[in-house]
Amino acid sequence: MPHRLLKYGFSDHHPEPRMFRDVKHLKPEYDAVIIGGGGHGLAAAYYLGKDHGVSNVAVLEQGYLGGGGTGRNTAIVRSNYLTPEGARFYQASVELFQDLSRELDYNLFYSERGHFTLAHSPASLRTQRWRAEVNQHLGIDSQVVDPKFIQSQIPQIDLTCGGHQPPIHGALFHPPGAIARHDAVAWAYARGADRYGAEIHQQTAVTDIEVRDGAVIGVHTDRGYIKTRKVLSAVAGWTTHITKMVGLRTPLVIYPLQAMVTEPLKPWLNHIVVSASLHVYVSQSSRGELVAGASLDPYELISSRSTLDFAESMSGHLLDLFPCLPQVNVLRQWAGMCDMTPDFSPIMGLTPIEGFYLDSGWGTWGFKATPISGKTMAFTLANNRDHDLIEAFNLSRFERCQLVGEKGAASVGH
Ligand code: PYC
Repeated sequence: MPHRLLKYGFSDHHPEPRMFRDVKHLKPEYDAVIIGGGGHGLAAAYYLGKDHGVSNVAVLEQGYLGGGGTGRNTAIVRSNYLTPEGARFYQASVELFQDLSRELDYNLFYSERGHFTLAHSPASLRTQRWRAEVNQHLGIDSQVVDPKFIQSQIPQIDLTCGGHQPPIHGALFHPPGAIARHDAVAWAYARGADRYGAEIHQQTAVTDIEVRDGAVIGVHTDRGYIKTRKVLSAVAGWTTHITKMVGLRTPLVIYPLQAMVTEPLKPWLNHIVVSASLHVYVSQSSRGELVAGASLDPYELISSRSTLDFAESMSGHLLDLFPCLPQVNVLRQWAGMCDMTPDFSPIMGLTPIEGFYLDSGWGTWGFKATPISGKTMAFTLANNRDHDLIEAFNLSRFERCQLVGEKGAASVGH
């Protein structure tokens, strides 16, 4: 074990500055409590301080920072969505991501790769054309390309899929599509939030939320009671657990989404390649590992366990696209829990309970929304009014029957 780790691992006296203060005690009262120390919750704490001067904020995390959805995704960033509401929202996120390493003064390994969504049928190609139209209308760089172009950019791809699957007819190509280092996003927002005064409390579970006369008045935790008038739930995968505490009904259901990485390889795959028909998406990380995932598990479950089923079907489909990979070893697998909504758009903003705000329903695309969800939720808490970019995602849309159908933009088969 390295000497410095032994010497300083268990000590409060560390020679390097810590990423954020180790605050020992909860205060009796905060202006806002954020449940969930993932990217979204930490980003909201950061923008509350930076944009709105709200610094008396506690972020409560039941485990460790970024240990939920933030650390369990495939770190893809893109804005080539199908609905104008979704495309606008994710485009704002991409724009924040593009400057985020500089803004947070931390290397997020943000790497623009270009994103291909492969179409294996005329119907799928039609959806990609539709997406390209919406994207171009909103100034998002996205176009439909033919198989020759795909082959020229990704020489290793087998356009015939070995004859095991329908061949590739074309793709939606989105040059700004990128990957980033997900842990670093959580850490950098944590450090930024801390610098604006927010307290970060790990190993602190919320056990109940106190509501009186329809308004939040406090939060019970396993470390004591806190008074507060504003609570933001940013706990992908655990949202239904929290909403039960305030008696709020939502249409959320929880499904696991699995992914895996291979051993590191020399760089050969520049792009992000997605095939929703084959249930596979893959990119190569800056460490050389292939990071790949597939569709949601086919049943509701609150668990982050991995399965052999997934590894087998995922590897089979990866080999259909890239027959050059049969000798490559899988290093590890994991799963994240996804809050799924009926229309595949998030549930964000004010709720019928005064002072209780939701940042949820991220389905399979929460990571890429991290900066913009933080920014818009901070606005919403500070002003007690939904930010324009998230108005369409309010929970009330299900009562109003104004769904924002985003399923066609999923990288992930469902
Ligand atoms: O939305 O790009 C995406 C994505 C890839 C894997 C899961 N979600």
